Amino acid sequence: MPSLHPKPLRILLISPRGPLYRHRGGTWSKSLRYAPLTLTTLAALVPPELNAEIALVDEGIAEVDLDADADLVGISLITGTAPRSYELAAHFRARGIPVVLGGVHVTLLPEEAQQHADAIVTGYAEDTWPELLRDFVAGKMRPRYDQAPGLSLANRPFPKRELLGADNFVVAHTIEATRGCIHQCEFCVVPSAWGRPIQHPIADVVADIQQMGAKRLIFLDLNLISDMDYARELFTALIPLKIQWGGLTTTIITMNDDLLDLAARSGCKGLLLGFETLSADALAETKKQFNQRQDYKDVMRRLHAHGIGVQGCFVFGFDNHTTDVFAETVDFVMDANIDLPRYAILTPFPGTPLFDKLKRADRILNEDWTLYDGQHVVYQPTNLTPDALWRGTEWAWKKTYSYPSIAKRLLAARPWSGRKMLPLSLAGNLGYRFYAHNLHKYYTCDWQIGVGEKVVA
Ligand code: B12
Ligand code: SF4
Repeated sequence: MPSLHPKPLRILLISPRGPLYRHRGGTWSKSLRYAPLTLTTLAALVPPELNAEIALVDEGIAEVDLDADADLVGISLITGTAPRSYELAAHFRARGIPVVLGGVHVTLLPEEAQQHADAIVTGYAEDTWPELLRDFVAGKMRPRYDQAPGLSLANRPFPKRELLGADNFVVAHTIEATRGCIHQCEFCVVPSAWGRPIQHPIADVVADIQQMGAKRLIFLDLNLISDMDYARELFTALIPLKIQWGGLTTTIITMNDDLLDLAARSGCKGLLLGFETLSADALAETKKQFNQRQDYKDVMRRLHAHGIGVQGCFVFGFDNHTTDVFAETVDFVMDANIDLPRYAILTPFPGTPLFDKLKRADRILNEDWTLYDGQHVVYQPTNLTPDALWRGTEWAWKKTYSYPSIAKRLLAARPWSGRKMLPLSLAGNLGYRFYAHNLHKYYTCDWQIGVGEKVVA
């Protein structure tokens, strides 16, 4: 087909860094990261007839060339990177280069994003990004493109993973089968931004794995078992591929023996689970009732019995949490043999019911989105001071990743126990230990990252 655009259209796609990555160094820059699919997916969606030259910059691993020659810049925003994204947008727009903004933060706060862009894209961009690009070359780009209802993920091109460079990521083979989630947890952006789940046809997922030649991979899906029938079919289709995989599900997987069995037989070696809190009241408060029905120690036993390791996530700062919550949670985590525990501070991301509730109660302390990264206190807790909340969280990280605690976990996950997934390795534990011991830097640094400023190790 002849090119519609005689000179190559130069598109620069950027995923800006959050402040955490300002302090990268040692194991932090690489060992804990898996390859995101945002930019590689957008690159694949560029219509071939535009004859485009596409450059991708993930600012967590590389610097943005501020003098880059481009006809159009696209920037992907999550909340924590929104201020940095707006700085970069202002820079390129000042150079006369039109800027398009998209991603979860734009979907949640389109009016804010619109002020910083020539065009915004809300929701998933499978149909709108190609439409925008065709409009751009025809000189009629609109200021806003919204995802239409009924989007299908069938027959989409595979992400152009080769454009990001496999060497930069500890797990380069990432994939998604589904998007969205059926649950309505109050703090979560997923129901507000994306709503009900949609899925890639299973044949497309299998074909993508085969063309990658992947033997170990991570599913980036927010909840792989949202639709259990789909999950059963997917796991069944993975069995002949003889791969090892990790992904995110809810604790509900352990309530369904057949599903758990299929997951294990299909090569599942690690799952990330949101336990969130040990408190039934707090689970009710945050509308995560399905976790209330679970005995977390039993969840761990069942997963370990199937050779599946667990990254278990806990959140501090629910209304009934007091200063006791930190030690209680750390004791539990060690007792239950959670393989890689993670802690976050409750974060009311804008656009969520939690944000609206706290805003109405005048409990939002700070609307600098840079601090909305799961590690800062941006609201007034009920039974804790903000200071006690972040100090307690830092204490929990350090205690959990002390050398004796790491040794206990690694012994429990020794290879002959059948659990051999990547994150259970010494490197994973040491990476989180590094993180735990550097958290204080993120709390005390000057948060504003100037355009052009270098990342310091
Ligand atoms: C990979 C990943 C990361 C990577 C890279 C983050 C990044 N900047 O992209 C790392 C590991 C660094 C990371 C860190 C964090 N992450 Co993260 N991460 C993901 C994850 C699992 C996958 C992203 C992905 O590849 N998706 C697949 C692609 C295809 O979908 P997509 O990104 O949504 O893109 C589509 C559309 O949104 C749109 N689009 C997106 N950008 C753009 C840009 C343009 C120009 C256009 C046109 C369209 C467009 O088009 C795409 C195709 O439809 C998502 C969950 C998910 N499954 O999406 C969470 C997610 C993005 N992360 C999230 C969070 C909370 C975090 C952390 C705060 C967690 C923590 N406590 O450490 C930190 C933030 C650190 C910081 N401030 O920098 C939240 C974001 C919430 C929010 N409002 O900000 C998500 C949605 C998970 C969740 N459960 O809520 N994360
Ligand atoms: S189960 Fe997970 S992805 Fe689904 S709404 Fe709750 S927190 Fe969000």
